[in-house]
Amino acid sequence: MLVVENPLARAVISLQGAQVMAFKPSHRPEMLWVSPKALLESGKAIRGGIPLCLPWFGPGPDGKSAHGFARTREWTLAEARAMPDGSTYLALELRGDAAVSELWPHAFTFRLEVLVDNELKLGLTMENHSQQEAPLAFAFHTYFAVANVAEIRVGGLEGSTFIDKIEHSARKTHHGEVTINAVTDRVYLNVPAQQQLEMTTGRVRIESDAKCAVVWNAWTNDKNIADLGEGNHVGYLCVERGDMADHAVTLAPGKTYRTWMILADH
Ligand code: TA6
Repeated sequence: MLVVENPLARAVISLQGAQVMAFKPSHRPEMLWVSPKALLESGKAIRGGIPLCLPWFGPGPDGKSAHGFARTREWTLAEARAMPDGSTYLALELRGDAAVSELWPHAFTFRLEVLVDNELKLGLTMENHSQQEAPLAFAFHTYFAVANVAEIRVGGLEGSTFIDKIEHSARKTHHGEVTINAVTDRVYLNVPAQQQLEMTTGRVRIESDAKCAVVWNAWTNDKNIADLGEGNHVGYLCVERGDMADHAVTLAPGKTYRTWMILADH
């Protein structure tokens, strides 16, 4: 784990998965949630923080493991800089190797830039070095820490069409704010750049150029997920940003795809 402490914030980043595990701006509670049952084992996905689902989202092609391999591989710290304004800049990279090419047959570099400021700024760059088109989908699968998920309101998805994974992927239109009172697993398409989480401890702003937002809470299914655990759904809400489903990408040979996300408390 990399630990970043500066006058503006504190962050913890796992080299496995380039996964931001904690982000706490000064004078504000921790923004991210990690399951009390999270596994910290090499090669196993870590339940919490901001897993990067990449280079696919959801079940893998041909039975490959869910959400891609980027979250279970060891990334390399490529750069770390203390910035003049007190923030801290890190860049982590993942490159293809023989094991990975069996899963996704493309030479590539994935790069995650992290700016630990009074906001958390993430920039994700995906380069296709191969001679073939590469199918690509991704998500910043953020687990937000909440006092009680049933009290959260999510704004910024009003009027958006979503795929309801709980109801056979039916397409529906959302009216009003999103609240959680049952198992919820939705992919919102073509969403506005910003969403807001309204909670008793304050507000969080999520901003990204990615085209989709995912809202997920396991509710009482938590007991069926070993690294989540019965009753623990209360403490988190996933509001993710990414390009997937109708907005999955085809990355041409030699091309680069860039995306970003900001989490802020204002
Ligand atoms: O983003 C929502 C989702 O795709 C859900 O369908 C749910 O299964 C969740 O991710 C967790 O996936 P994981 O592979 O981390 O158990």
